[in-house]
Order: sequence, then structure tokens, then C-alpha cells
Amino acid sequence: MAPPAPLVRTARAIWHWQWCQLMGGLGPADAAGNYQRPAGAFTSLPPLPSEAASADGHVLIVGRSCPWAHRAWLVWALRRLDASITLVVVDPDPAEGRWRFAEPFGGCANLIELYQRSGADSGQRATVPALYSRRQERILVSESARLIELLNRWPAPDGPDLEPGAQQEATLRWRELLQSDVNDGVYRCGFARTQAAYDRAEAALFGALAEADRVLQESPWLAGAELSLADVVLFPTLIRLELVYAPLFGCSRLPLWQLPALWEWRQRFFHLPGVAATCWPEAWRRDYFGALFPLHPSGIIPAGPPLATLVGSRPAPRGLQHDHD
Ligand SMILES: N[C@@H](CCC(=O)N[C@@H](CS)C(=O)NCC(=O)O)C(=O)O
Repeated sequence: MAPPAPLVRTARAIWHWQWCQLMGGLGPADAAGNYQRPAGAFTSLPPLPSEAASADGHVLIVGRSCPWAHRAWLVWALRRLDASITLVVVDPDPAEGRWRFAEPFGGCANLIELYQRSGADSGQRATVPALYSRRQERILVSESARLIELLNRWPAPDGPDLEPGAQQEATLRWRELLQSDVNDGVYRCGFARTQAAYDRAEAALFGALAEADRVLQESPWLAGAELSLADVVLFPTLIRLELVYAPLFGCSRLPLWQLPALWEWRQRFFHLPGVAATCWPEAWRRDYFGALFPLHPSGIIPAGPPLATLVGSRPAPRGLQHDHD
């Protein structure tokens, strides 16, 4: 027998109140219910360190599921920086809600300790990605938008320049739009507290994706003929779309194949050398569905499409500079 209506109403009101409290733990919102990404630590761009080229001097710390870390990991992979920057992958510790090292790093068991040893305030979030200097024994930068610029200028004899001169203006324009409407946009959909906040974020997200699709009908990469940081920042969000953001954050207006140029772009990007090794769909689903309790209280990890159905086999190059193995 169904419970009496007043009981259902009361239970709903209590659950909604609890939900609002729990959502506050995921991140702040403004009075209209729009998610507001909190500021991070170590946000300014340090100069290129003099020991840049020496092996083992620097460490890039990433987590598999994090799209912000993924963009830094991609620049590291595409520019083949493994000779001068070591990659360390941290694992989530869902019980504690923080990142931990597989084995102690710089004398620390988890990332928050490393942040504090590096001089971060105790209230600051310890986020990935982070670039650490072994010589200075501290984190140099942990804001991904700045970090990808630094990694792009890092000495790399064989690596492509991802801010090609003729495309600088277009690259910057795309990066600004993608950062707000797509990269942060999917979180503003998922973490919206009201219908209106979700509607605004969702419209901006699919507006930006439609614009990207239009541009990619004319040009192989977002900012022009050459691969750039604009493509790099779009990929981590788009490759998680069907696996995480559509089912969990409600970014489900269109299946991506209905934006055919974007669908094809994603396949081409995935098959660039080094990119596949940065993609961990099982970890993405496990971390997002397992950790975001207010959005998915059961913690049950749904099946998703195999990555191969999204990225296919290696597509034929479209006369692209970097599309070779
Ligand atoms: N502003 C940062 C955001 C990075 C970020 O939010 N990373 C998340 C994972 S996706 C994180 O490490 N969160 C840990 C925490 O908030 O304690 C950037 O773009 O680098």
C-alpha cells in the first residue's frame, strides 16, 4: 500500500533539504542556484624553470577521472614531455574525499599534505593537476588553464607547438568559450540547484557544441588548420559525454553523432599518438558515479557504451599535420 500523501510530502521536503546541504559539499552556488566553481591554489604562471630539460626535476600529478588533469596530461603526451617531466597518477580516496599517492611522494601519503608542505592555506582544496618541482620541493602551479600554457612552452624537441602563431587569437577565443560553457558548463548542468540554473547551463553547453560543429565542418581543428590548445581543452569533456556527463549531469539533449563534424573530430583526436593512453573510461565511471553521492545516492555504476563504439578504428587523416603515429 502506498504511504499517505502527507507523509510523502514531508519525506520529500526533508530529502530536498538534505539534498541541498549535500550539494553544498560539492561546491558553492549563487542565489539563483548556479554552480560557482571555487578558486584554486597556485594559480599564477611561474617562469619556465631553468632545470626544465633535466630528467626527474619535475613531476606532473594527475588523476584519471579529472577532466582538468586530463588536459595537462594530453599536452604532456602530445608534446612527448616524458623525458623531462615524470607523470604520477593519484587515486581517489572516496571515504576521505581526497587524492592519495599509490606510494609516499615527497614524504606525503596524500595530495593535501603535499599542498600544505608547498605553502597552501589549510582551507584550500588540493586539486589535480599539479606540477611539482623536486628541487624546490613544492608545487609550482595547479591551475590547469595556466599549466597547459606552461607545458606548451616547455622545451620539447619533437613536440608540436599547440599555440601556433597564426591561430593564437582563435585559440584564445575558443579556450575562453569552452572553459565557461563546456568544461565548466557540464558541471554547471550537473551541480545546478534549480531548473532555471540547469536550463541556462544546458543551453550554453549545446550552443557552444553546435558552434564547434559548424566550425569543424570547414576546418580540421577548432582554431584552424593546426591542432591547438583549443582542441586539447575540448577533448576531456567530450570524451566523457556519453560515459558520464549525459547520464549523470543531464547533458543529454543530443547524442553526439547528431553533430557529425564534432563526432568525427573526437575520433581523430583520440587517435593522435599518445591520447588513447590518457583515457580510462572504467575509472571515469567508477569515480563519478561512485563519488558524487548527492547526484547518485545508490552508488551503482551503470554500464556505458564501450569506448571503441565512440572513437571507432583509426580514421583516415584529413591532411592533418599531427595525425600520424
Ligand atoms: N581550477 C582547477 C580545478 C581542478 C579540479 O577541480 N580538480 C578536481 C578533480 S576534477 C579535484 O582535484 N578536486 C579535489 C578537491 O576539490 O578536493 C584546474 O582547472 O586546475
